[in-house]
Amino acid sequence: DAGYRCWLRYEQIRDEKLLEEYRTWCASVVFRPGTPVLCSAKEELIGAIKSLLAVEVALSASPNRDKFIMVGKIGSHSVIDCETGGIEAERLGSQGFVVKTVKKPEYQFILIAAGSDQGILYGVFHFLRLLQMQREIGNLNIHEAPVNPLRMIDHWDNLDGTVERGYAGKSIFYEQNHLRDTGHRIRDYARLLASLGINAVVINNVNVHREETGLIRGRLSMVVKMAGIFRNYGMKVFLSINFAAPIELGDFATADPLDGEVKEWWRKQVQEIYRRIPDFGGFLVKADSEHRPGPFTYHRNHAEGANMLAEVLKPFGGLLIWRCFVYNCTQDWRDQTTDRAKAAYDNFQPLDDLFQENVILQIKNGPMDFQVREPVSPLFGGMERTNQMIELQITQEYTGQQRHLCYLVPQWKEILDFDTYARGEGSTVKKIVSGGLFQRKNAGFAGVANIGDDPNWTGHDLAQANLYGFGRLAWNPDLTAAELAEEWIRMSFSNDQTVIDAISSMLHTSWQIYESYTAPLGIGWMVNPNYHYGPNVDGYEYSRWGTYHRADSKGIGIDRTVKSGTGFAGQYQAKNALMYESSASCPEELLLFFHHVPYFQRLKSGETVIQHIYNTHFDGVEKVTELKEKWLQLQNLIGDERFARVLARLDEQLEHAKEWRDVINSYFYRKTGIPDELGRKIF
Ligand code: BDP
Repeated sequence: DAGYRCWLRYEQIRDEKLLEEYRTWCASVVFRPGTPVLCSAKEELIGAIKSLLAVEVALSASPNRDKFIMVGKIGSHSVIDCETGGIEAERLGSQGFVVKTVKKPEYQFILIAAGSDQGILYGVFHFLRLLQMQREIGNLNIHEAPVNPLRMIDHWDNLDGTVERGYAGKSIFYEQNHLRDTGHRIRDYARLLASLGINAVVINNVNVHREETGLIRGRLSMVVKMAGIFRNYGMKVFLSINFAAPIELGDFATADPLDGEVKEWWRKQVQEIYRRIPDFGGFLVKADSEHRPGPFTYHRNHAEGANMLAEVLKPFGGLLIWRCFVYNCTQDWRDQTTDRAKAAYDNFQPLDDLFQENVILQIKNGPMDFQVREPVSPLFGGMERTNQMIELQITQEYTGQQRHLCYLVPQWKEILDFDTYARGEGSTVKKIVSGGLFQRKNAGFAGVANIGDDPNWTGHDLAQANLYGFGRLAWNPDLTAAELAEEWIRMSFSNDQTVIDAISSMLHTSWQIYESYTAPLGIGWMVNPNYHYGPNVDGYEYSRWGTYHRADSKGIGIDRTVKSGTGFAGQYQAKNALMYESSASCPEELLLFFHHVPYFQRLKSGETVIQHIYNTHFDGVEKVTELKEKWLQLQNLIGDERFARVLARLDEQLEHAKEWRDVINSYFYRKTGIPDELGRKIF
């Protein structure tokens, strides 16, 4: 079993009673699909029922049995309309759905209805989820609508077929500057995403090189093809663009956003894109960051840069997504006053209110860069008059590169539940990025993809849970990490409780385990430069990336307080600023992010900082051993191939966790000369 089907396995149900019960409902389907999206929904539904229930499905345009499934749009059939009266339709919005069991004296049916094709597709996938999880379907009454308007996956795929920060093989889209001949795989990918409710895909890397610049002109037919595949599953395609494309494509010597001719140039490209892809989503831009061009070259600010493009996209209904990952990547490590953590806020907060309505700022969850632990970016809650969306990294760049198990949903939940206090208590990040708190209609989630052309998509089979969890959270951020793990395990592995319990517990502990044997107390960055894998305490300490730990023989951590440090803590709303300002109230897991402290400082547990470092690193390795033991219990409960693949990854994780432990502990032992209180061997 290659793991290719992920959570859409549709394996035949073995429980005879349940099988019989499901068959009575599902063997007859009333559905008249008239559009490509509805055809996708129909194919999925019929294919899944056949496979799950080993039954032939009678498809018809009107009821002809006493039990059946009925799928259709509100307004398309009197039976449907009678069950989805006025208010219900309104509550569903443009992408929600109803799944309910209707019982009449003459017949009974399960209704899957929505106001749009997309809603129906999501409703079908929801219903299939219930079957896969072996839920009772005799009394359904489900109404769902997505919380976030934009639910987007960002691909960092390059046209040569490489994937920046990809840990699961090559791009499934491109090879040697052409589209790969794997349309079926892109289609299966679209199915996976649609099953989660994803509605937008950025198909190329934010770092737009020469070849990718041509996607807006010259290579547009590639985009047209991709848009066609994703469209059938309710998704819009977006492109990452090069801000200096007018120069890069050889037409101008400038890309100044206030130059009328430059704007006119963009208008022409955009017009042509929409002529060929009328439902094109828009552009994503990384500007003035890590050597990418941007408006700064022309002494223009980011609002001027973004608005020019937004105005050009506006007549077509396009969105302009502008990233806030902007900082000086050539700063001097000796300078203790500049602070990379402050850069996004410093660059963007003063521009609040200046962006066009179709601009969305895409903000990484933390102020640095997808570390295993960071505080939430103070831009959330710091800009009330600007559209915002959160950028999360599904690909495990700094969290074990899909060689280590690291279920990221618990991390994302903490971020989403963080209270910014922007409008008093309860002003959580999730309410900001849904658009709810500041009443903004353009908002949402973006996640950097973790898939590639490995047969199982994600390299580590259990890393599929991160893609699943991201998509479902983008739909509804109130779902819990435990619920999502259970859904995913039931569909991907088994409904057997032993399997659910074992894998759930592995997933739930994995983030903290990874954190414990890597960088301590929120400090981050102790990785091999460039690769971002494996321990290297000083790897980033004396380079120019703004990524320092400031460890010396007496203490460690960055003073980011207002009183004596860089002042970063002051970028938060008062209540949080105060919390971070003092080392007594700063959450311990972020202590070294905000404070430079002596190794002998005591933590709440009573242990000193140095002892905490030793303890967590020894403990982390023990916990990886336990992960492996848990997995070994599943030997005969899941297929051999997947069992062996995951086991091999866990073996590798154990080896590398030991390396982390030894490198980090010996670094601090030598730097400080302070021995481990428990006398364990440190190299
Ligand atoms: C960093 C990655 C780099 C990306 C950059 C970004 O190391 O490859 O280009 O983020 O988000 O995490 O632009």
